[in-house]
Amino acid sequence: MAMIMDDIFGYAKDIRSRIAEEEKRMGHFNIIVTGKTGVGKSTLLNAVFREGIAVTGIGRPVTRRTRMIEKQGVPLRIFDTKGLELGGTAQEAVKADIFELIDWQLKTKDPDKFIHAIWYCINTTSDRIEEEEIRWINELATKNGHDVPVIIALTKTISRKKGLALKSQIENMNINVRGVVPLLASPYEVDIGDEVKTVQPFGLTELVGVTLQVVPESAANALINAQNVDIGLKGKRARKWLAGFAGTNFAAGFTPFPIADAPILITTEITMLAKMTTIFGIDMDKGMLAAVVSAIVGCSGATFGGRAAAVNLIKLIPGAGTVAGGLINGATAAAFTVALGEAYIAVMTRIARGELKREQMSEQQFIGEIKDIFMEKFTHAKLPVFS
Ligand SMILES: Nc1nc2c(ncn2[C@@H]2O[C@H](COP(=O)(O)OP(=O)(O)O)[C@@H](O)[C@H]2O)c(=O)[nH]1
Ligand SMILES: [Mg+2]
Repeated sequence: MAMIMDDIFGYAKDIRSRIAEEEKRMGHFNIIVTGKTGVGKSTLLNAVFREGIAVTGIGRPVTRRTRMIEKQGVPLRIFDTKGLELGGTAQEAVKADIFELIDWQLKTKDPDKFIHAIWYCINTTSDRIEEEEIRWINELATKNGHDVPVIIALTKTISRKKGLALKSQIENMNINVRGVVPLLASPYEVDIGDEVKTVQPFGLTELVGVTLQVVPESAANALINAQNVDIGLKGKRARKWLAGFAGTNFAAGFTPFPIADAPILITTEITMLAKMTTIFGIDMDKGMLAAVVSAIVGCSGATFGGRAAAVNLIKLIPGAGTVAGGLINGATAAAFTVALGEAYIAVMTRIARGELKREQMSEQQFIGEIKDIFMEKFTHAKLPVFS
């Protein structure tokens, strides 16, 4: 047992460095957010991205009229333009700044620094959309010359009917934008007679979805991590990886040296958890690291104990005893990986949704959550049939 505990801490260190590695590999999502002052840019950014980025992030000027906001641990760079007023020198200056910024980032030749999208915000409650503004958006979308996709966010949409009307009005203008999304970023209170009614936020998931469709694959993971409105996207991405990892383990079971598989399996599992942690954007340093690794060990005779324990675990799976040795190992590894991955995704999802408060749970409770789901999935795992 003491030896196993030593291993836990050894592997915990390994996980931490792997997370750092995975974070580096994930890169950044870089977005320009523009529109007239007061349209709700900051409110939108805080609603879409994790950790109240526009309030708590660190902003620094990059050009005269744009500043870059970023925050440690969030793979996101927001370029927020200031003081866009239409029909004057300020408008020209902002335009020049945006083009300069796009060029500047391209000159680095580092795709991780390129601008991936532009959100242009228009306030739905304002009376009508001005010609001037449409011309400006069109210029932004066509003259940037580098195919940076522009998406229009119709902010402060209190009346959905009005939002949809404005959306189709803009779409009929045939301007070169990749999407028009009516939304309300934070709850809006309206007085109706003596009653106060609250209009609930909406449209944020759509905005993220439309954006995800137009950004390069290299920025997609960072966007999925940084956004906090569609937790399902994180689970979906993690599940896609899980399929790959389970495949790796499965193949490992077919090597001529089944007993030597254990270290490969452990490495695979650690890498998988590290990768999943990065897509959820949950900070693993805050006491959670040891808990997760303990959970793996606690449930994982198969990987830590090598083949003998794997055979014991197989007894949990009905009918598995009839399969030949090497095959059993591979199939078990795959089933184990799937169960662990699914359990981890389920718990990460609940944490990301705020349903589980990690800080308020004991380590044991936390382990229990993962272990319960793991055992449930593992004992019901269907093994592939060999003939
Ligand atoms: N209730 C509500 N208020 C909003 C929303 N978006 C913006 N606002 C308000 O509009 C004002 C300007 O918003 P802000 O985000 O600072 O605009 P910015 O200048 O474009 O960054 C603030 O008082 C916000 O609280 C929204 O979705 N709901
Ligand atoms: Mg602002």
